[in-house]
Amino acid sequence: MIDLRSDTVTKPTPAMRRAMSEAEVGDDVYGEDPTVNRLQERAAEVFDKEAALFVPTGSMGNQIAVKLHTRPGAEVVIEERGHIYNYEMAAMAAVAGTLARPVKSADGSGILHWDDIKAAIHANDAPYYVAPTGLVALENSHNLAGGTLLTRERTGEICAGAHALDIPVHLDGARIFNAAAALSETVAALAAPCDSVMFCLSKGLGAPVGSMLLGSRAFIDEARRWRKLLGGGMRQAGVIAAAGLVALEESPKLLHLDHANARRLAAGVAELPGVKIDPERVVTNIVIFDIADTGQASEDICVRLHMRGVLASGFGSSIRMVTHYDVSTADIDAAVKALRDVLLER
Ligand code: TLP
Repeated sequence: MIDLRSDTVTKPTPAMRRAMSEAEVGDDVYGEDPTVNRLQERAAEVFDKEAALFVPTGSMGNQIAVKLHTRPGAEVVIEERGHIYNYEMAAMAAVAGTLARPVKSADGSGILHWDDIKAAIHANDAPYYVAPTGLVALENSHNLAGGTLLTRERTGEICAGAHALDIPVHLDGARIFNAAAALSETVAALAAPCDSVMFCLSKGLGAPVGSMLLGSRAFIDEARRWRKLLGGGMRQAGVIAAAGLVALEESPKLLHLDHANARRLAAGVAELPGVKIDPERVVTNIVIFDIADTGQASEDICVRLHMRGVLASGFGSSIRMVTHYDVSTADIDAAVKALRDVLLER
C-alpha cells in the first residue's frame, strides 16, 4: 500500500526504535522521567521559548492552549478551515467554553492578513452584548488549505496587531518544521512572536506518539496541571519521548524530500482530466485537489484507488494526499498512474 492519507501514518525509524528500547525512564507525573525532561528542555531550546511540555497529541496541546489563553464565553478568531475549529471534536467549546469566530482569507489561500483578523475582533470597547475576542489561533503550515505557509513577517504583523489589543496568539504548528524547511527559516523565528506554539513529533517528523506545547514558564506550569486534568499525565513516557528526541534532531533535515515529492505529485495530478489544482501553491507536503469536474465522488475515487494499492483521503469534492518519508518518488509516480487509471476507467 502507498499510504498518502496523512503523514501521521509514518512508522518509527530503526534509530527511533533503538532509542526507545534503550530509554532511561521514570515517573513523569513526578517530573522524574529523564528522557521526557531532556525532550522538553531540547524543544524549548530549539524554539527559543522558556519551557515546553510533552503532550500525547496535538489536539491536547492546542486545546490546553485555548483553555489557558481564554475565559469561558470568549471568541477565538481562526481561519475557517483551521484544525482547532474543525477537527478537534469541538473541544474549544467543550473544554474552554469558547466560540470560534471563523474568518476567510481574502484570496482563498488560507493565509490570513492582519486586516482579515482585525475585522473579526471584538475588542474591549465592543458593545456589552458581543463576546470579547480571547485569542487569535494561527496554523502553519495550514493543513486543510493545502499546506500553505505563514511567513515570519506575516506572523509578526498579525501578532503585533493582536498584542496591541491585548489579545494573545497561539500557533498550531503541527507541521511547523515543514513550514520552516519550505521558507528556509528556523522554527524559532516562525514561532517567536506567538505566545504559545504546539508542534507534532508524530507527523512528518515520524515519531510514533507525541506533541510539544511551548510558551512562557508560567504558561507551561499551568499547562502541566491541565494536561493532568485531561487525563494526559503519563508515567514512564520516556519510552516514547526517546523517539521524539530522535525525530526532533534527525527528521527536519529530510523534509525537503517530502516537499519535492509533493510538487511532483501535484504536477502529475494537474495533468489529469477533471482535476483542478494550482501546483504553484503546493509548497510543503500536502496536496489537495478538486475533483468536482470528474463527475465522480471523492469517496468513490478513494475506494477505487485503494483497490489499486493507494490510500488517499476524500472529503466533499476534494482529495488530500500527504507525502512523508515512507513514500518514495517511485510511489508518487505509481499513485499518479493509479489515479489516472481510476479517472479514465469511466
Ligand atoms: N491532523 C490530522 C487529522 O486530524 C486531520 C491529519 O491527518 O492531518 N493541528 C493540525 C494542523 C493537524 O493537522 C492535526 C492532525 C492536529 C493539530 C492534531 O494532532 P493529533 O492528531 O496529534 O491530535
